[in-house]
Order: sequence, then C-alpha cells, then structure tokens
Amino acid sequence: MITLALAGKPNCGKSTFFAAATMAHAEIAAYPFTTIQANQGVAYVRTTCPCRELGMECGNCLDGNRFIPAGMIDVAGLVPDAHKGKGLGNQFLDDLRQADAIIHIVDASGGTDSEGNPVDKGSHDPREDIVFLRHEMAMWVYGILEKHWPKIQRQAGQRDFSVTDAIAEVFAGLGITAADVRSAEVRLDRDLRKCDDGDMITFSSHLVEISKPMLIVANKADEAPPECLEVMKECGAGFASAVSELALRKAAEGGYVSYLPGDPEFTVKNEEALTPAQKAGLSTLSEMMKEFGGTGVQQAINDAAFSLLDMITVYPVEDEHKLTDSQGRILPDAYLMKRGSTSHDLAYRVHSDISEGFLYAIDARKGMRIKESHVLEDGDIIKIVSTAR
Ligand SMILES: Nc1nc2c(ncn2[C@@H]2O[C@H](COP(=O)(O)OP(=O)(O)O)[C@@H](O)[C@H]2O)c(=O)[nH]1
Ligand SMILES: [Mg+2]
Repeated sequence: MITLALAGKPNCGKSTFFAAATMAHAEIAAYPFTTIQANQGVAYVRTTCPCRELGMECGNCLDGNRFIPAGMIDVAGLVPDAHKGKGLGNQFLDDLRQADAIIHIVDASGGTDSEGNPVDKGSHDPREDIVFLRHEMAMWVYGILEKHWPKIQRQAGQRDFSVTDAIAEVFAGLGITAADVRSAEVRLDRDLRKCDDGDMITFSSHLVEISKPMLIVANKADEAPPECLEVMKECGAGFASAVSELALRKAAEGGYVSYLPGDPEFTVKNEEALTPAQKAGLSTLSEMMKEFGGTGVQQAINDAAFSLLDMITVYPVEDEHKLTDSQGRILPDAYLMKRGSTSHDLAYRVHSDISEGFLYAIDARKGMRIKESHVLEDGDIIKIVSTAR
C-alpha cells in the first residue's frame, strides 16, 4: 500500500483534510498543535473500475468507481526551524519517514502566519510556506548527513569505499534508496568528497525532492482572496477545500446528498428535510465546487498516486474468462503499482510463493500469454500461472 503524508504548518487544514479523506475522527480546532500524535488512517485513490466497460457488475465498486486504499498520515504542524527541535519538530519530521509522497497542505487564504496563528486574510503570502517546508525537510536530511559526514570522509580514502553506498546506508531507515542517492548526486554534479557545507545542503534538498515527492495543495480555496489563488496557481498548486469535502461526506453519510468523493458536483436527495441553514450551506458548497471543479480533496489524493508517484492500477484474477478469484468474486482486488512494473512484480505482490513458482501470465483482456518481463499497463487484468497454489 502506498502511504501519503499530509504536511504543513499548524492550522493549514491537515486534520480537516485527513478527516475528510479517511472519514475518521481527528481533532479539528483553530489553534496550533491540535494533533499531538500523528494520526494514521486509510484514504482511497479513485479510479474507473473496468467492470462496466466489460459489461459486468463486480460488486466492488461504486457506480463504476473503484476506491483503492492508501495509507494516510496526518503529520502534526511543522513550524519554521522545526529541524532544530523547535515546536515538536523532530518527532513530526520522523513521521514523514514512512511516506512515499507528501501532500503539502498550504493555507491559501493567507489568513495564518508562518507559525499558524490567525492573521487577516490575505496578509500572509502562502508561497513562503512552500519555501519553508522544502527548506525544513532539506535541513532535516542535512542534519542527519552532517552527523555521519566526518566518519564517511575518513573512510572515503579507502579503496573500494563508495560514498554513495555509505550515504544510502545512513538513510536506509527513511525510505531513501541508493538509487535516490545516486540521482541526487547526478543533480548536484559535484564530487561528494569535495563538497562544502553549502553543497551538502543543496545535495540534501535534491535528496528530499527525489525520495519524498511533494504535491502542493492550496487549501481553504473557498475563502482565499483572488490574489492568493493567483500566486498559488503560479506555483502549480491544486486547489482544495477540505472543510467542504468533510461537510459533503457527512451529508452523504447522513443521506442528505448523493456524492462520491471526487465528483465535481453533488445532488440534494431530500430537499424538504433540510433546514434553511442547511440549504444555504449546500448552495454555497455547490457554488464553490462549480468554481473549482470539485472540492479538490480526492483530486489531490489521485494526483499524488497517479501523477507524483506514477502508479497504475492492475487487477489480478484467477479465472481469466470469468475475471474472478477462486471464490467467484469478480475483479476482487485492485493493486496500485509503479508504472513499469512487470507481470513478475505483480506475482510478487500477490504472494512471494506465486512469484517463485511463476510460469507465465495471461492478459485476460487480450486472452494472451505474457512473459514475466512483460510491462503492465493501467487497467490490466492479469492471471498468474504458477507452480505454487
Ligand atoms: N475555510 C476553510 N477553513 C478550513 C479548511 N480546512 C480547514 N479549515 C479550518 O482551519 C482550521 C484549522 O484546521 P485543522 O484541520 O485543525 O488544521 P491543522 O492544524 O493543519 O491540522 C479549522 O478551523 C478548520 O475548520 C478549508 O478548506 N476552508
Ligand atoms: Mg491538526
């Protein structure tokens, strides 16, 4: 399962986003450090289920929309200089370890200062928050590297000693791979052995960018002044209103509206049952969604999975004709896999025994045998034939 971490300064809306995305309870309040311990939950990536197109009803999707679980972590608010231990910095940064990608929630309304304290709307430039988070993360990595650097330098003179491998070892527990280190080295374009502190900081920021890709989400879009929306757009941010998504999911749960996370609009089910205040609330929501094409919460999760992490969806089956598992369930599983994954990678995901006994696979859509090196495509339905059962 992929894991997405919600990061950002206090009061930008992380816990609201988390509550909406997971529909789990999280404390939501307008003062810093509401979330003391990282909240972990399950959010869902939305994709089109193949069943409709194949003229079937799989029973595992909602109106042809498949929701695939992804881990989500609500990382408590990061303040400037968190890497020096300010706020609850190091603990929060540690939470980012498990993350495959980071969704950086930014308060696009400009109504909170760099530490998350309320200020007049539009008076804080939200672009500063983007710079600050990148800097914090780079300095966090740099801090770790700095500690290990003297020893690495001492060993660097030895024959057969790889500085790259040594750095990779230092960061192994943080989900940073040797390939990430090599890519960061290439970007830096300098001999690591001859680097000064400035180079090391630059190297650290490359390493963060490569190993923890980040999506910028301009939250509180519903109350953001136009000039704030403009600057966030220039930064390539997607817009969101976590508070709207939360309200909608609750309204849907209560049976007031028809809405699936990620829909561009919703429909009111029972107009008469609503109070005038509820009606007015839903009407404001509807206007906001028209302006932004939805609440942006599901879009952010999907962008993180499909654009940032470059995932595809693959459906393993045991019966390539009926597209079922051994119990007759149609398209029982949907896996998110990195683009470029092979049928052998899928076999491994299903079970290591299946992968060890791999004979061949069948592309169920084409009814064709495929080799273990065959690169899978988005929406593939695959049967693995293995000596293992
Ligand atoms: N207008 C608006 N307010 C929001 C939105 N998301 C969160 N908030 C409010 O911002 C405040 C802080 O939210 P919270 O989720 O606790 O932020 P956190 O500290 O980052 O976890 C609360 O008063 C929320 O209701 C949003 O999309 N729009
Ligand atoms: Mg919070």
